[in-house]
Amino acid sequence: MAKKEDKEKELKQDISKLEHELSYLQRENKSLKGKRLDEEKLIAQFKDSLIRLKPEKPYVPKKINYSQHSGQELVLLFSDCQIGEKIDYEETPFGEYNSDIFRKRLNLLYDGVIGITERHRKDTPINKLNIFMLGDIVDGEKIFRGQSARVDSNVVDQFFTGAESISNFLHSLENHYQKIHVSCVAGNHGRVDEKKDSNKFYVNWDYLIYKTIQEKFKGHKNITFHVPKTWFNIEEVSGWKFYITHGDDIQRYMQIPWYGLERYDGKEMKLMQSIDKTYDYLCVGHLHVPFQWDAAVGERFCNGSFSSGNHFAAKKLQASTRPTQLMFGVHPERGVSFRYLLRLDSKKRLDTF
Ligand SMILES: [Mn+2]
Repeated sequence: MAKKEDKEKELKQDISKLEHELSYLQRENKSLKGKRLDEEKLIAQFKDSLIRLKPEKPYVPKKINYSQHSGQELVLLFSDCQIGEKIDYEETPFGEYNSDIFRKRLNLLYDGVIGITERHRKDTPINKLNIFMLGDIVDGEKIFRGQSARVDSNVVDQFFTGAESISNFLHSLENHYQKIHVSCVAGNHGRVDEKKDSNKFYVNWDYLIYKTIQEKFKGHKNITFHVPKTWFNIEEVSGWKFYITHGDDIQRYMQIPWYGLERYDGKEMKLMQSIDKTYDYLCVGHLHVPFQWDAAVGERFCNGSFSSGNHFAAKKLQASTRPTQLMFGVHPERGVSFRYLLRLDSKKRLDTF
């Protein structure tokens, strides 16, 4: 009997346990059902909203009336020719450079400037070319120890080559523009003394070349020059202001100029305010690495160089850049518009021009 009672007790316990489980599962089922209903409700609402949404019409661009395009001025950054610098393939395989290659690259630059001008003239009136000469036209043989072994001609010969070639370059350009304005600042490679800052800033071969070229164009009405004794110039192009300087005073940290340039730009802007001047764009050369860097107002431009494969850059900095110069259009309302990096070598990797 006792066994039967025990069995019944056990069964009752099992039933009670199962009833609890059933109750739990029923509650769980109710809760999940509620959730599912929420999802269904949401999907239904979403579908309803989708039906009510009107399809957006695709953007149709306005018909372009090319005859109403505003005229633009051109700017060519011209710098770091390093005339006379000698770079030999046998000594460094990253480039080749000498006075003859400078002349050839100057012709390539001319072709590039004219080609781009003519292409843009199909829809944009372009009458004025501004050339910002940013220095290091020559490559002085005494500015560094052992520099005389790295040039193919002394600085006096470099001076004559530069004055002659650049004058011819400007003569040819004169035929293509109603007006040319040439604004010039000297670089560090043209200083006459071995030691930096041992003379006045403008006692510099670059300054002499600029003054000589300016003299050659005396009487030419369509070409003007601005060759100050200062290390900077501010020029106005299509109503926008450009601050130009060589760039050797920009500090570099681990060869990176970004922080130095940001600091230079900010401090220079303050300095200009002290003489009631300001600018939108900052243009430098010197670094031999072309770049464009946007800012809250205007941009910062760094020009490339004529020479390439420099021993110092390749050995010490593990760097080599292709020869380039920068050129851009300036729109009266939009500022710098189209921009070109003019390559002065061929597309072939190791062919230099
Ligand atoms: Mn320089």
